[in-house]
Amino acid sequence: MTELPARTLDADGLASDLRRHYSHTLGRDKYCTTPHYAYQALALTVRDRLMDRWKNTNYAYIEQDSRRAYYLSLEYLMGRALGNAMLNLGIQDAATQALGELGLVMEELADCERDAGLGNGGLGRLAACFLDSCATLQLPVIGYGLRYEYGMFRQEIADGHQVEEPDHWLRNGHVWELERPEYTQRIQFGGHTESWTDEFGKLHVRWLNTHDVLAVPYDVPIPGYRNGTVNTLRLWKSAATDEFDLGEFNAGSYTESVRAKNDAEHITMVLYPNDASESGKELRLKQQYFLASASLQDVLRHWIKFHGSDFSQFAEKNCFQLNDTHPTIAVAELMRLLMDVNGMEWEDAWGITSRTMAYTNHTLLPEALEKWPVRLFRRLLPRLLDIIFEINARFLKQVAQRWPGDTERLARMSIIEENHEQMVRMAYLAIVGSYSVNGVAALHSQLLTEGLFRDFYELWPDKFNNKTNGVTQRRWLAACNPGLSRLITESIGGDWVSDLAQLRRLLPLADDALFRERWRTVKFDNKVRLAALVQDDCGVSFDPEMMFDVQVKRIHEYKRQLLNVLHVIHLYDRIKRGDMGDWTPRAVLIGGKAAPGYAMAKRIIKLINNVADVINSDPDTFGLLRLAFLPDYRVSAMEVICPGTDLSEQISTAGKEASGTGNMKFMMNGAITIGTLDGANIEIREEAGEENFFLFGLTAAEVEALRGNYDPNAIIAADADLMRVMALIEAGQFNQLEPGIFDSIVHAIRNPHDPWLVAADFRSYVDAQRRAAAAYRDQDSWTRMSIINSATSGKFSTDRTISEYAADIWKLQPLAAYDVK
Ligand code: 26W
Repeated sequence: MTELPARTLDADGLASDLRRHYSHTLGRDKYCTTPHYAYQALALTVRDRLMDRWKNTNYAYIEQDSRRAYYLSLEYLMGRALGNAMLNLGIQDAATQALGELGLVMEELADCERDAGLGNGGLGRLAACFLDSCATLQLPVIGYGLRYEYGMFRQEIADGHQVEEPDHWLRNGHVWELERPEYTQRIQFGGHTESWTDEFGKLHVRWLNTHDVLAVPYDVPIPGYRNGTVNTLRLWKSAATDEFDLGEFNAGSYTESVRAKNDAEHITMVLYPNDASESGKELRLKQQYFLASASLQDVLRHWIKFHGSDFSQFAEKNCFQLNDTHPTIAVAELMRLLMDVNGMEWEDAWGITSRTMAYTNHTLLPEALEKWPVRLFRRLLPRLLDIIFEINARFLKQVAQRWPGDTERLARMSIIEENHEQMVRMAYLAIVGSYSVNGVAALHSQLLTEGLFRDFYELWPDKFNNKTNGVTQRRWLAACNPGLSRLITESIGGDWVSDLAQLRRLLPLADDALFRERWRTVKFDNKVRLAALVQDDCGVSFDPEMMFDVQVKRIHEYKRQLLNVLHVIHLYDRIKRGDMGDWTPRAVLIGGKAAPGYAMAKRIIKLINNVADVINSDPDTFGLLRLAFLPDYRVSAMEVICPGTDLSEQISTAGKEASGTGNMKFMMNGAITIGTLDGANIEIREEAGEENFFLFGLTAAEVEALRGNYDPNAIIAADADLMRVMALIEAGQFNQLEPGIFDSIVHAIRNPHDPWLVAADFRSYVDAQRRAAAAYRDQDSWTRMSIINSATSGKFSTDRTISEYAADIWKLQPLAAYDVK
């Protein structure tokens, strides 16, 4: 079929396409009043412009036969696509003008789009930022993931408690995806294996009597920044096979056959809402294998189409980045596909596998390290288990050669853990099968080699490396903070949008009083916008003159929202005692979701809400202190939150937060961090300068040293402020009608085995908060700090991160597509 000319990018062309989509594609008329269809028409209009570039990008990759990388991830927290697509195409102004001519308002339409919330937190959002940077750097990278019917649950707050509501985000259609049934793959589960020898004496393995499920791909376009490139995110949806039904039907059990169909379709039904603690559920393992197998088969299908059955160049042309251990079964699956389906010998298959897989670790928490029962593996994926045992046997031989007689080390390093129940250690499988293992911030990578993966580091020091995380400044500054964007571009030009290091050129302007004034005005307007969100969603009024003190992220004990609340209670206590000398009015915002099964995290949410109720309804606090819990924290909420924040709370127990990425979004938007020496905070402080960062707390080494001789009760007894804070909670000040509900929290803080050392860091946290409050009172100097933070955030662009992945791990060259204009 011959190709159409590309759609134009001007306002007239946009307006006429928008009308055509509205009336012809969607069939709406002048009596239709919901803005939803106008949004859809606009989205389709923008999508048309992506289509031309999408095709050209694919043509360029195919014609150059370029090396490619595949990002394998169970999570992508994409958020909304419309604003990002318009920014990257450079058509925001033209589109706004076109809407104006049609009597429509951009913000109203943009708000109709549901967030694509196919992830939990940092790891999923990182994957989304990575895709944006890969497209902007014109790297041939394809994202592979799952098309969950239900994404991250919607959080409602009822009587202070978290209530989870299903997120049926596809309900009103998803215009950004393109179903590709022609690339459907077949995935096997269950059954058993059989080996047989062919006429040449070669051993073959067959995986038989399996229950098969289809994987249908849906492609989502990933536009680069004004460069003609549109990359692909391919999401798999599970579907039942036809013959499955038929077989059961003929056997006379119609209802059984429908159940089987149901089971198949369940695989991609829902995202597991656990962040940092594994679920151990059978369906989760099915999801992991489903993603790995579908994606690898897709890559091999493409390879064979253009190279036939010659795999000699496969490792030179392909690599797979494993986003944490979640897709790690890919190591065994690639072996299976190369041997059982493509007839390769073990050594050749292993040569390819171990030269194409690379693994990123995102957490040091032991409870987040995935282990699967061997029993479950045998039932669900018998052929894969065989392969894992063989990988392990060969690996342990290597270990035994390197450290003869060291049986303890063998047991420590074995991919199979031999306790009461045998378990597959997925992280070890990932390390053994990969040529690169990286952490996500300098401290985190260092702790990996010294602790969790020490034995492996001794064996293969060259595999280990660091890739400090980043965020994309396209979404997290250019799109979400138009006021600051405009000011920055007026001052230093617009190159920072694709070269964030340029922001350093703002540094001299920190000394310019007029510039500071304009910077402050922009921040104030953003605070007005954030205050409106808080008013709408929490019913709490934030005065934009107050210091906006914000902590938004998943609720987890190691992130220490509890420490934040203790500080707020301490401020309240000061007000009640009349200790208001040198007071800085402060509005504290906390938001985040708790895993539905994580009782302590949910109780912390309840505490925040109860404390907020007491404080906000006490007239003594008026104009001095506000506390609000923001329900349903998500990507699109953060786009309003980070531009309006003054103080960014990054207060995890040192050594526990692998990197953090919210910290970077706040910094970019001119917030100042109060934080521990943890994750990327360390590098943020290095870049901003220690005088532009409020540091507190124990170091990772001190945290380790405290284990075993920590006495929180002595610390509480010796600190009058903390004592009073605990007394308020213990006296039931925040739960007068709900006796006992915060006992578990009190016990956690007073427990000598509290891993998060809340009491230990209280004093130093309160002191740092006092320094921050004092600094805020000098608005001129605060604004200087704010400008310097933004100006020195260049390192934290995913453009930098992805350049490092491309150079050190992927060995990828940029490849320009033919740009249509
Ligand atoms: C198996 C259950 C499960 C699910 C998710 C275990 C672990 C996870 C992730 C590791 C959680 C996560 O999002 N980790 C975060 O990754 C970010 C991106 O690298 C880092 O910035 C955060 O510090 C880290 O907590």
